[in-house]
Amino acid sequence: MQKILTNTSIKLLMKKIDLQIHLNINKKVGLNKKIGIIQSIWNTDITNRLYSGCHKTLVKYGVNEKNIKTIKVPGSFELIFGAKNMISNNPKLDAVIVIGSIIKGETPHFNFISQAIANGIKDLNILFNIPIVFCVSTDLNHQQALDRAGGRMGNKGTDAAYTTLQLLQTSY
Ligand code: DLZ
Repeated sequence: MQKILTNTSIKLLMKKIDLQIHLNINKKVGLNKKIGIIQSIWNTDITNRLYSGCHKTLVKYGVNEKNIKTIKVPGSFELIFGAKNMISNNPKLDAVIVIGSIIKGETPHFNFISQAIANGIKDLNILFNIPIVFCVSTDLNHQQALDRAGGRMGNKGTDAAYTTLQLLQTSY
């Protein structure tokens, strides 16, 4: 008999898949690793939650709090400048995570800025030899942003930390 997937069962399935990916991370991968985080303070209630999920997960996997360097920038557009300068000025960093929250308004600004930031961070990933992990949530409204920042859809900051740890445990 064909199984009908409800919203709840899809969410549970996604959680299980997430967990399977995360279970492959070595518990000590973060030891002696140096991570930079650039946090945009626009929609700061959201980016604080993303930051908190990210930071907690890095520490859980062995990253020493002293080895997490955080800077704040005014808006998500400045994440590109922040990441570029943090990497240039701190050559010992192993990875950088950029955290921002863009919420759709009445104008096309949302589209321009989201595209520009994604492209800017992509360019930095080509330019530099360490991973720059993209944790910029782009949401249609504040509730949707909350849902993804520690609400019913998980925490994208936590996911960004998992992505970073996975990248760090891989040899290239
Ligand atoms: C101007 C602006 C607007 C309208 N919306 C957001 C947003 O939803 N999220 C965000 O992180 N930043 C926003 N900004 C600010 C821009 O990112 C940037 O700081 C300014 O354009 C100055 O360069």
